[in-house]
Amino acid sequence: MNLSVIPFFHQHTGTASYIVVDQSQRYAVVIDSVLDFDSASGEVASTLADEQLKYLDQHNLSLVWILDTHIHADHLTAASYLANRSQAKSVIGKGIAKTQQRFRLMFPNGNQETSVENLFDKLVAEGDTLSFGDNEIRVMDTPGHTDDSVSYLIGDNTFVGDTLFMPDSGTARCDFPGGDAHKLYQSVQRIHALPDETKIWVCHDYQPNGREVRMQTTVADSKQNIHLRHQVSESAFVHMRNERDSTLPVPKLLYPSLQVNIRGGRLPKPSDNGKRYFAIPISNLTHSDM
Ligand SMILES: N[C@@H](CCC(=O)N[C@@H](CS)C(=O)NCC(=O)O)C(=O)O
Ligand SMILES: [Fe+2]
Repeated sequence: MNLSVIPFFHQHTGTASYIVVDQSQRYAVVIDSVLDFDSASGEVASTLADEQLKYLDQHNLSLVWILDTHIHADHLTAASYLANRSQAKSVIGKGIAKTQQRFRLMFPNGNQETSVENLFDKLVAEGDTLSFGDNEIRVMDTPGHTDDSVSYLIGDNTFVGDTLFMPDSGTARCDFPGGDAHKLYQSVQRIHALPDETKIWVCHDYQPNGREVRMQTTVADSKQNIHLRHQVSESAFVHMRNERDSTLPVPKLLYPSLQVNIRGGRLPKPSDNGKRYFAIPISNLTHSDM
């Protein structure tokens, strides 16, 4: 039996999420899970996560790890939701401590738990391995899009988060706090140093020019990425990336995503009236008596 990768796509946020099944076909991991959130109604739903739980159940798979490649700024992770419905442990890069510190300052503190040790089961860094049935997951630090970005290597598959998109889609923005286009360039070089046939699974596809959804490429094809081909130099890449970032709008779900994701997928604790709220920091306030 072979290791298998089952891709899922969350159309609303263009997010790719994966179930990976080990060679014995008994154990599984979920990578970059998603909870639905409708900002107009405040409704949270677990459609995609439930689809994944159903898949695991139907195939008699034990979920071992719930992996996130980074603190997502555009969708809510279902890590906590999945952990509460399985024996699996949540995993994220060690850089989360720094990333969380940066983002946490944007929000009212309240009675929220913020210790990363209590919010995630395992923090990983370059060279760490996680065992998973007959397979092993190897961690590569790939910062740039965020400080805490990691890639997970399983067999000849690498799950790169937002370090790379499909070759016709470019690379991720580096303008979030802790983002760094120089680091992103270096991380891409390290991924491109893997064997050419290594499969790359991305975390987003924005379907340029309305093409069908694509989630998987290879190291060989990724070298032709529109942001990286013609052996672009680091300084030319950084210039292009920063120019482009200055034109990008704030992700629609930025504030709800950060508040949930820096706490491992937990919703904000209920307020005095028993309801839960997301906070949106107000910026550009020029009149104190508005
Ligand atoms: N329009 C999307 C944009 C989300 C976004 O900014 N995605 C990040 C990754 S978390 C990115 O790198 N986007 C690159 C781009 O839009 O070119 C939204 O509002 O959710
Ligand atoms: Fe991202």
